[in-house]
Amino acid sequence: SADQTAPQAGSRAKDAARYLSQPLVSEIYTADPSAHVWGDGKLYIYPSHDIDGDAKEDDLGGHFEMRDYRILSMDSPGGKVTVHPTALDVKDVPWATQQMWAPDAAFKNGTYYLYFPAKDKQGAFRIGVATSKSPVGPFKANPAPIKGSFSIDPAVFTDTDGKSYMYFGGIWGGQLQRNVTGTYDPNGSKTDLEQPDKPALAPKVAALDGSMTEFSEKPRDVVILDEAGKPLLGKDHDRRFFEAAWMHKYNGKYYFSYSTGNTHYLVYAIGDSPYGPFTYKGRILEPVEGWTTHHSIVEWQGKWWLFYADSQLSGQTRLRNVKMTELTYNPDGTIQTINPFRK
Ligand code: FUB
Repeated sequence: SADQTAPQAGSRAKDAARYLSQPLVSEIYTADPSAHVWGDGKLYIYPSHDIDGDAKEDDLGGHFEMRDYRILSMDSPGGKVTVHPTALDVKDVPWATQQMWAPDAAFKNGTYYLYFPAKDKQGAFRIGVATSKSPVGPFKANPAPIKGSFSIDPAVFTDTDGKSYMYFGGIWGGQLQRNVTGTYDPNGSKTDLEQPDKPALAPKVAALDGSMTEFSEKPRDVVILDEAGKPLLGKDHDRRFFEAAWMHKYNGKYYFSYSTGNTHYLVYAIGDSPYGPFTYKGRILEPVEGWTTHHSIVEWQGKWWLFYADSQLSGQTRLRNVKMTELTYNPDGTIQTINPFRK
């Protein structure tokens, strides 16, 4: 069916105490939570809206068949979570055909911007933008994707000087490896560069122009270094970038965080500029139930929060539920690793 109520009362509910935190909503399945506080004091979450489609599970994420976005909001941590009506549907995006994957949002000059990856008519992921005067939509999509965009998982960060940057990319089903020449290659590698001893494929960053709807520069590589100052290698699956970029600033430093995908960690690296380079520092979250997780980090009401997702309600990777838990920094600025299960 196109939508399903998560089986809260089903047999899985009895295991709830095993998990560090509980699903924020159970009316719909949600994943990839990008959380923001815009100024009215509330917290808004821009998640993927998972549906139970027909596709078999595969390594390229064909089973993530999402077709629309619904936004969540909360007045206080632990308080009621409101599930807002459809904010954008793939049928209203002229260039997109399927797979509305992990979105993000930004706010500038009275307008809210929803950024989202979807496949175009050639089957290539592109990143689109839609606008609204309300943080929860409905959003109106621009007729074409952002010029020069490719791959998945946009994350838009606005620095303290007001300049906004989009981080994006994902390997395997996210197609970063099929865009290395600047043109999408449908016959390219299914996974990565297939060069384990070479630097891993880098996520991308590009500044946004004043319209917030186009890049103002060609996307650059986000370089992630090891403790010796060398780029992480393709074979370093515990640490190299896979997907789910996020940027936040803490005590004047830039924290670039991401998922390692097939090893299932959320990890982070720290730098002195929004462009990097970033030095790998460690894990934020140990593996959750389900193949994917994807996160955001935001300060709200004097605390720092990690938003992530797992498959607690369904037991199925394609039907996820978003969660939040407090994030703690050590005095040296490193982040304490979170275990998503109780001991
Ligand atoms: O939700 C679909 C895809 O799975 C996202 O774009 C990835 O980050 C992973 O969570």
